[in-house]
Parts: sequence; C-alpha cells; structure tokens
Amino acid sequence: MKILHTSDWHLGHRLLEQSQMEEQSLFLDWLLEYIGTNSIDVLLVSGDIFDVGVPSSQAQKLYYDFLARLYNTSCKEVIITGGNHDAPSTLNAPKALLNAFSIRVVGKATENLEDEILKIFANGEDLIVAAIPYLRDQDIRRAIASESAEEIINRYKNALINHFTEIARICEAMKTSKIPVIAMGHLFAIGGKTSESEQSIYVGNLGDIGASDFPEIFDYIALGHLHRAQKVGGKNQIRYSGSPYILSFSEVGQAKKVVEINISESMKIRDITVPIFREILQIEGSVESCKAKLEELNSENHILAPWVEVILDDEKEATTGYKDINDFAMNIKPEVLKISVKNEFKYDKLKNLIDTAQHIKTFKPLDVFKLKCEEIKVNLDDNPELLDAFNEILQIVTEKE
Ligand SMILES: [Mn+2]
Repeated sequence: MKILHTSDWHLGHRLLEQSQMEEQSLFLDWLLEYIGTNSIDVLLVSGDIFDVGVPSSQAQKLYYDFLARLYNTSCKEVIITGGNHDAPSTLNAPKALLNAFSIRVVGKATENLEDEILKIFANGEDLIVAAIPYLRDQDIRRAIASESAEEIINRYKNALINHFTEIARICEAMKTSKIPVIAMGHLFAIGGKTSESEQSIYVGNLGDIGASDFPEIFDYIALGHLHRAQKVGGKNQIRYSGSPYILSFSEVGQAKKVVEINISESMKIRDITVPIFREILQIEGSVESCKAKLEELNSENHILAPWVEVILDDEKEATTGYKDINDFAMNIKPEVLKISVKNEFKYDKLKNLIDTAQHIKTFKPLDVFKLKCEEIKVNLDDNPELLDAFNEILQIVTEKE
C-alpha cells in the first residue's frame, strides 16, 4: 500500500492580493498525474484545504473537480482533516456524500473520539488512520475563568497530548497483528521552523508539543500547519509535508514537497519535490542591479509569470527607486508585487516586547500600535485621528470576539 501525505493547500489563497489559483490548479493536475503514475492507494491531506472558512466558488470548484478526477485513479481512499484555516462546517457539509466515494472528511473533533479513527482496506492491506483535525481550544479544553496566561497554555497543551494519547489507546485496542497505524494532525510541534504565513496562527494558539509527546504506537505521523517540509525533532516518521507551493515571501527558496510512505516496503518514507509552477523570488540590490536581474528573469521561459519582491539596499535610492522599478516592471513579464527598502524599519522596541513577552495575551493592542507608529516614524500627537481610528477598529474587533 502506498500513501501520499500532503497538507496546507490553502485553496483560494492570495499573495499580496494576487490570486494563486493558477499554480494551485497546476499543482492538483500534477498530483493527479503523480498518483496515477506511481499507483498511490491512499491520499492524506492534513488540514488547511482552503485558505478561508467560506471559500470562493472557484476555490471550491478546484477542490471538487480534483476529488472527482481522483475517483478514476488508483487512489481509492482519501482522508481529509480540517486545519485552523478551515471552517469545520464547510468541510463537513458534503461529508456523507463524499463518504459514499471513500473520501473521509474529519472537519473537527467531536465528543466521540471514535469519529476520528478510520479503518482502511486498500490494495490488499489493512491500515488504521487516526484522522485528528486541528484541535480548537474549545473542542478539547473546558475554559476556566480567571486562569493566567501560563495556565491557559499548559491546559491546552495537556489537552492536546491527552487527545493524542486517548486516540492512541483506541487504536491499540483495534490493532490486530501488524496493522500499521498512522496519525494525522494539524498543530505546531516544536523543533519546527515557522514562516510568516503561519506565524500568527501559532503564536495565537499556543500548543507546543514535541516529538516525544506523540504516542509510540503511530508508525507515521502526517502533520500539517507548518509550510516548510520538515521532520519533527529529527524523527523520520514524524513529518510536516509543508505547503505544496510558496504562500509567503518568507518561504522563498524552500523546496516544496509531498511525502510518500510505502507500507509494503516496511514503511519506506521518501519526500517528493513538487515542480515549481510559479517562480516567487526576492531580488536585492541597487535600483540598477535589480532592473538587470528583472531583465534577466524576463528573458527566461516560465510557465506562469514570476512574482518578485524587490528589496532596495540603499535608502537614498528609495524615493526615486519605487517609481523607477514600477515603470520598468510595466514592460516585462515578471510581476513586481512589492518593493521595499532593506532595514527600512527598526524593529528594536517591538522585538524587545515580543522577546520578553510570556504570551500573546499579555500584549496590549494599543501598546503594540504605538510602538509600530514609533517604528515607522508616525507621530501620534500630530495625528490624533489615527489613534481614534485604531480604537474604533479595536472596539469592533473586541465586540466580535
Ligand atoms: Mn496552513
């Protein structure tokens, strides 16, 4: 039995307002072809299928078209779990219908742990999959009033580990002879490197668990959430597949992967590099050297127009540089999505605040805002309306919460 592990498709994602649907569509075409050519039997998608809870109709079309086409391949079992970006209700809505086509969806944790455990038979072999979705605080931990920030972190972490342990216990009871057991998860496990596009999620959601916190019974753990493909704590069998394409400029230069697990060959694990359908890169230097690099990029052949962030390394050039680069970019194929100046901002004070903070909840939004204004040299005393506007937004956000 051959299994393919992927995650974090973020269908419908936009990078600096640009739709990534073209490369997402090309990736799904490639994935179908890979599955067909390599006789993959089971596909695991560990969360963040969509970028937002209520995806656009085009994003949903990508998803359903893919699943429909997958039905005619060797892959007869598909397991999809919800990520922190997915609304459980969106993923779960077609659950019963998809189940009829052996596409199992676990959008969120329920009261019944057995709902997350699936016994699969494919290509003459048995497999148990613990399809653990992203675990929301309220799904697994009863909130207790007047808890300190630290207590909240610990309780959530403990609840997370408990959940995996309980699931492992049920798998243990189900397991006969040598049936392999695979777990899926969507969480931040320490020893993993973050990128900008998932950072806010993890800082806000606290649960740091390490490789040793995962129960021993799992022969492989298919993780989602971090966008860089990586092993957790150096363990070969605990992996993030990472996102299959770049979702943030902080991921530039990363090789994007899916992971193949061959159960029949004593759990042979190997990662497969996904072809690059759109080059996303950063160009750094003076205005002239950046233009030369853009020109060079323009002369190359690309499937989709490359997307570029230009970083000017000389502050003095910045004033004319923005216009210069923008004008130049009008007549070439590569698209310049962002122009910035190196070391434009001095992060010292904000960085200090973040470094010394125990927990995201100890930040006061107003303090962060004031430091940010200071950093970008906006004087709030001269612009009191900015402070009013910020407070108004803050109030709306707080009320929504
Ligand atoms: Mn993600």
